[in-house]
Amino acid sequence: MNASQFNVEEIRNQFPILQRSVNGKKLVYLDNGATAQKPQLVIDSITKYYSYENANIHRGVHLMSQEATNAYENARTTIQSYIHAAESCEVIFTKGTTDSINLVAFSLGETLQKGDEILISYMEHHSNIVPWQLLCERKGLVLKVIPIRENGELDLEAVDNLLSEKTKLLSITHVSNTLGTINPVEDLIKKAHAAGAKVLIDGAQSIQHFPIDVQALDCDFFAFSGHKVFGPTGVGILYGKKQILENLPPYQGGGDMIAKVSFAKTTYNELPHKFEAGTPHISGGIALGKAFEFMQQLNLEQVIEYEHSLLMYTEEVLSSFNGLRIIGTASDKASVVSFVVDNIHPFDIGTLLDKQGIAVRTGHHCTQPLMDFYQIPGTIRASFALYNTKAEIDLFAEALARAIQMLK
Ligand code: 7TS
Repeated sequence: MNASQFNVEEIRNQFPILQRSVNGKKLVYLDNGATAQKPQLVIDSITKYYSYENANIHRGVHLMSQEATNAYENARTTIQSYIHAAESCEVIFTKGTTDSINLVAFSLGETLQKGDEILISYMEHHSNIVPWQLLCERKGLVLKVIPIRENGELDLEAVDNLLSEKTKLLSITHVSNTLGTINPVEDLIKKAHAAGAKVLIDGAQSIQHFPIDVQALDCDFFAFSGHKVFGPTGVGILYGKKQILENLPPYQGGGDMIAKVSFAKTTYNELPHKFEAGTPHISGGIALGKAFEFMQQLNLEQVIEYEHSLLMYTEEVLSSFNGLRIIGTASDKASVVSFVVDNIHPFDIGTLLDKQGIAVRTGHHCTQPLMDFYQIPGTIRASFALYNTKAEIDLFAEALARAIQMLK
C-alpha cells in the first residue's frame, strides 16, 4: 500500500476546524499529542444528543432514558469491538487516561502490601508517575523506574533486573508523548507476566495511530483519553480483564455502582457499573462511540504509512536547520517530533510560530523527568494526525526559519 493512495483531502473535509485561521493565517494544527480535532460526526452527535435525546441513563422507565441508555451502551460495544476486548463489561468509561490510571492505582493499590513494587519508565507522562507515588506513600510500596538510552529507547536490559517477584504492576506508556518512541509492549508484557506482575498500558498516544488488540497484547489494563482519538474531552476508557476487575474493590462510591445499599452493608453492582459511580458524561460517551465509528472506516495500514511519511518528511526538513537537535531518535517512532534549537528558548519559538498560524506545544509536556534526563528546559513539539499534510510541514518549516531568524 502506498501512502499517496491515502486521500487526506477526504479526511480533512470531515474536520471543520481545519478551515479556520489563526492570527490572520490559515491554521496549521500540529498539537495533536495534546488533543486531536473532531470530525463532523462527533460534533453532530453532541448537538443531536442535547437537542433531542438528553436523559439520564440506567434509571428511567421513560422512553428517552431507555434511548439514551441504548446509545451509551452501543458506544461501549463499538469501543469493545475496536480494541478487541472479549466482553463489553471490560470497557469502563472514565474521565480520561489520568482518571483511568488513578482508578487502577486506587483499586489495585488496595490489594497490595507494604514492600510491593510498581515498575514504570523514565518516559512516563506525569499521570503515570504521580498516582503511583501517591499510592506508594499511602501503602508503603516502592516505585522503580526503567531507565532510557540517549536516543529515547527503553533500556531493555535493565528491565530484567528490575522485575522480581516483588513487582506487582508494570505501568508503561505505549508511545511517548514527548519523544514519539513506540515501546515494545508485547515483549514487556510477556516479561512482566513471567515475573508474576500485572501490566497497565497507557495508550493515550497509541490508540489514535495504530490498531489495538488488547487480547493479542494480553495486557491486564489499557487506558486512553477520548479527546486524543477524535472524541470529546472529559471522557476516556479503562479496559481491564474481567477476572481482575471482578476481584478489585470499587474506586468511587455513589449512584449506579451499587447492587443494594443499607446502613449495615452495601453490595456493589456488576461490571462495568461497579467502577462507574454517578451520572457519567453521557453525551461524551456517545460521541466517543462516533469517534470510533470514524476510526473503523479508515484503512489503518494506510494511516500508519501516511503518518510515517509525515514523520520522515519532517525529520528530513528539520535536518537542514543549523543548531537544531531532535530529542527522541528511537528506531520505532510515532508521528511526534520534539526538538530544541541552540540558545533559543522553546517558548519563544512556539510564540512566533503561533503568530504565523502554526500550533505546536512547547515546554516539558508533563514529562519533567525526561527534561532532566536531557538537561533541557523543554522542547518544541510537532505532533501529527492523519489530517496533516506535507504542505503544512512546509509552512511549519518556513515559519520556523523566520522565527529562528528573528530570535538570533
Ligand atoms: N499519558 C500520556 C502518554 C499522555 O500523552 C497524556 C496526555 C496523558 C497520559 C494524560 O491524558 P489526559 O487526557 O488524562 O490529560 N498528554 C498530553 C500531551 O502530550 N500534551 O498535552 C497532554
